[in-house]
Amino acid sequence: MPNTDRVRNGGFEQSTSSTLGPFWTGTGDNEIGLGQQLLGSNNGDLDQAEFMAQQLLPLEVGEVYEFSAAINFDSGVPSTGTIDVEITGVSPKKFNAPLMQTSGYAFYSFQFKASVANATLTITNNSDQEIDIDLISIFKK
Ligand SMILES: [Ca+2]
Ligand SMILES: [Ca+2]
Repeated sequence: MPNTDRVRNGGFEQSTSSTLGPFWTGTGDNEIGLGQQLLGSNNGDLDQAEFMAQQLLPLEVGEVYEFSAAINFDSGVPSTGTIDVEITGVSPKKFNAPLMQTSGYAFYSFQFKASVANATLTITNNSDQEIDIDLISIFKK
């Protein structure tokens, strides 16, 4: 059985306007052709306190998965706060923004064991600077 990405439109290339969809909802934006993407033409953008979320393709309970995303601070260097990743049934993961790379994109990842089949992924920018985000994926390990 192929190891399919449980995140859909994780690189935002299916998004055709400034809204995040398809698949994504939330208060963030899709950016097209601004030169802020890591791959393709588009990237997501989360200002302070904004979020994006989507229902994941079904997970297999008990299996280990890896979340990965590329993040770029596009407008300034963060001095406080976190980038939060929440997956239903998993304790929230909070990346410490002042210690994240601030000169271009870097990849951030963690592994988790699925405890529910139908999970929602939510990414929230609780840092004090804006971020670009691209290439969000969740693959089974
Ligand atoms: Ca992209
Ligand atoms: Ca941006």
